[in-house]
Order: sequence, then C-alpha cells, then structure tokens
Amino acid sequence: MLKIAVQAKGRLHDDCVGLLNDSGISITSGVRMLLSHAQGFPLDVLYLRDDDIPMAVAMGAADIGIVGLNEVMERDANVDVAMELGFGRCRISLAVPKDSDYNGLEWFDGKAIATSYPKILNRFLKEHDIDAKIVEIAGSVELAPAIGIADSIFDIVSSGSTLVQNGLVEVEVVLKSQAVLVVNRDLAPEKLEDLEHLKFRFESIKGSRGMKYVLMNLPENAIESALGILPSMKSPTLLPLAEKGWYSLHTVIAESELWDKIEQLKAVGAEDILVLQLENLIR
Ligand code: PRT
Ligand code: ZN
Repeated sequence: MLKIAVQAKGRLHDDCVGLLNDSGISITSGVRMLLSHAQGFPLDVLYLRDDDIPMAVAMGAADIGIVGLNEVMERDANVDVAMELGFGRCRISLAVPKDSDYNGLEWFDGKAIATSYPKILNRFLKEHDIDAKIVEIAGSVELAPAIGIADSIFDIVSSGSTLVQNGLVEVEVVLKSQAVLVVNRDLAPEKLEDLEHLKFRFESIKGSRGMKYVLMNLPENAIESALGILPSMKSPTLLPLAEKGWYSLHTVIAESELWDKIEQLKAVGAEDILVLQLENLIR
C-alpha cells in the first residue's frame, strides 16, 4: 500500500488534509499521531516535520510526500518532484536593511547573510560569483541584521509583512516555491499504478480550484456577444428554455475574472445568473 508523508502540523498541514479530503480520501489527522490509515484510497499517512519529508521519501520510509519545494531543494534529496500542488506558495529571497546602499548583487560581496537555507543560498552565490559569508540560524532570521549578526538575510517571504516590520526590503527572489508531490525513485510497479490514480485525483482538484460554474439565461439575440465574452474552455453549453427565444448557458469561469465577465454578460442581456462552486474538473 502506498504511504504518503505529510506535515504533522504547520502551514502545509491543513491544505494537505484538505487536498486529500477533496480527493475523496479521508484521514484522521491527529497532532500526536505518527501513522494513520486513510479511507477511500489504499493509502497510509505518515505525519512528519516538513524538514524530514524529503529524506523520508528518498530513503523509502514513505513512498511519496507533500512538502515545500524549498525543503526539497535545501535537503538535496534524491526524489522526483511529480507535481506542483498550488498551495503553500512563497519565495526565498535576499533582503537588506531598507536604508542600505544596495546597488545590485555585488553589494553582497564581503557581507554576512543570515539564513536557514544555506545550501540554496550557497548555490546561488556560487552561480553569481558572489563571495559572502553565510550565517546559518534556525529561526527568526529576520532579526539577524537588527541584532548585528548579519548584514542581510535570505529567507522565506510570503506577504512581505515580516520584512516590512523588521525594516528590510526584498532585493532578489532566488526561488519560487509551493507545495509539491515528491516521489521515491524506486517505487514498485503496483505502487506506481496507485500513484497515477492519486495524481489524477489531485490534478482534477487543482484544475477546479479558483474556478466557478456559471449558469445564466440569455435571449437568442445575445448568444453571439455572450460567447465572445466567455473564455474558450471548448464551447459553453447552450440549452433551449421552455420559453421560446431564450437559452440557458452553462460555463466555467476563473474566480479572478468572474465579476468582470458577469458585468459584461449582464450588459449584453444575460439574466438570472447562478454562480456555483466547482468541485472537480476532470479533463
Ligand atoms: O514543524 P515543521 O518543521 O514541520 O514546520 P516549519 O515550522 O519548519 O515550517 P512551516 O510550517 O512554517 O512552513 C512549512 C512550509 O510552508 C515552508 O517550508 C514553505 O514551503 C511554506 N510557506 C509558505 C512558508 C510561508 N509561506 C511563510 N510565510 N513558510 C514560512 N513562512 C514564514 C517565513 O519564514 C517568515 O518568517 O513566514 C514569514 C514570512 O511571511 P510574510 O507573509 O510576513 O512574508
Ligand atoms: Zn520545518
């Protein structure tokens, strides 16, 4: 049976459990639990610290895992990244005190950079021929310049508010990260087959995230303009209504452009617009 490692607690935990649940797989998630058996798919779930997931998968303690790409890159683990999962998005960036005379990457020459990601940073500095000192610290990296243990930092940034609060500015994005599905490189054939089924479920959930199912009534003379407004996920469905000259139009619209499209559709004559949650998009 396939064994998946997920973060026991922390930022990725809820989204991992949510992705599994939405894929029809229910798991008992307990903070103190190490291993549980899932319902709805032949799957065991191993709860670990995110730092340990790449290695656990590389060594076969778990067959697959969900972890931030930043951890995979830092651990240099011998695993395949099978799929991006679309949550846990962040970037790892270089940041400097906001009043510094930053003028480009050469600024870091001879400077000390605090980080919890020394390997990724070291690779980046080598690539760019920058000779800086890496100060490895485990947490609260953003405090390092203020307390005088480094000139700058290399850390995870999401909204950017931690940097602002600490008087720092982001000057270089080194890695864009998100949660990824990692896979052991020597999976047995029957496990590979289960993995394909699991990936298929994950893909369909990913495809439906941020999408809405939209239905509306349209007079016949508005059909052409409405079709011009809608995104082209093949053709929208058009069904005649009982009332002559009217149609029901069904389509899928990305949440980001929903209100813009709806206003345009109303302007060309759409009425009774229904917006529904899209659960799965199986292509
Ligand atoms: O206990 P365990 O070791 O499992 O967890 P952890 O404490 O090491 O990691 P956790 O749960 O904090 O993060 C897990 C993963 O979430 C990370 O490896 C990233 O892939 C991803 N992620 C996404 C983030 C963030 N966003 C994030 N904002 N990880 C950390 N942060 C921190 C960052 O370190 C900084 O202190 O949030 C702060 C910056 O956030 P903003 O929004 O102020 O910019
Ligand atoms: Zn961790």
